[in-house]
Formats: sequence, structure tokens, C-alpha cells
Amino acid sequence: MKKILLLLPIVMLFAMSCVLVQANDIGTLRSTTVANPPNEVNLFNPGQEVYVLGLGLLPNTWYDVWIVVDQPNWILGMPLPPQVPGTIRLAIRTDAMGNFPINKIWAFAVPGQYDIVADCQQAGAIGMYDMFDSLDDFETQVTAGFFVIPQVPLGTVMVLFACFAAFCIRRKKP
Ligand SMILES: [Ca+2]
Ligand SMILES: [Ca+2]
Repeated sequence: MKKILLLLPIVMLFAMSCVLVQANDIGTLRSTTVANPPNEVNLFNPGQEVYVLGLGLLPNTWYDVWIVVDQPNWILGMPLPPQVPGTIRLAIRTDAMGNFPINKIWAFAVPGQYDIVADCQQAGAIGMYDMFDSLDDFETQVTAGFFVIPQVPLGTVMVLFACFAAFCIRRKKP
């Protein structure tokens, strides 16, 4: 009986934390490529196309979906950050399950750390992060939803190549 009494607060705390996590927002967004859905892709090369899909959002509901600079902390009630320049802002309606299939959201990725947000247009406040919205967040580079790998500068490659060539030529000499 004592054991049960000891366990009870732990179980209650766990249940409360689950409720808190679930109350944060709805469903999930996945960054992916045209070849990979429904699997998630979180690492992209510069110039690559980025796609997004949604799972478990409000059914038959319109969302605006766009890429933002990685937010380390998404807090309910905060204003939604602006769209990253050069990305595609999508107006998407979910199906009866609250899902939407892949849509291209960036035609030419630029190095950096990013999140994706879906702002519900039919519930909650437009332009504010609330429980009817959804995120692609916290999966790579600590808190980013996806990451575009920086290109190695051409200058660095040339210097390395020159060193390697010089090394080879030296070794060939008698
Ligand atoms: Ca983030
Ligand atoms: Ca992601």
C-alpha cells in the first residue's frame, strides 16, 4: 500500500507532463524531399529542394505554412516569425484526417538552421503561435527543424588541392 502511495505522485506528474506536451500544439510537420515522403529528411545540401508534409492537424482546415529561422524556444502566445526570403509560402487545406501531402516550400535551399510553421487560419489567432498551429522543430543542430549544410568555400578546396598536388610532385622526384 505504501508503495502505491509513493508511486501515485510520480504517475500523476507523468500524466500531467503528457497533457502539457500534448496541449502545446497540434499534429506535426515533417521536412522532406520529393523522393522520401512520408519519411523525414532534416539535412539538405545548398540548392536542394525542400518539401513539407503535415500529419494530425485539424481536419479539413486551412493553414498557412512557411519557413522561419530556427527558433530555440517556441512559446505559446509569441508572434510568428517572418518567412525566410526566397522560400514559398503555402496555403494548404488538410484532409479529413488532418494530413496534407508533400508540397514544395523551397526551390533552392540556402545554408542555415530553420523551422517550419503551420499557422491555422480557422482557429486560434492568425499570426500568433497557439495550440492550433503546428511546427517542424527541434530535430537537428540542437533546435532546428531542418538544416542546410554550408558549402565548403571554393577557395579552401583549391588550397587543399594545391597542397595535395605539391605533395605528390615532391614524392615523385628522385
Ligand atoms: Ca527550433
Ligand atoms: Ca524536420
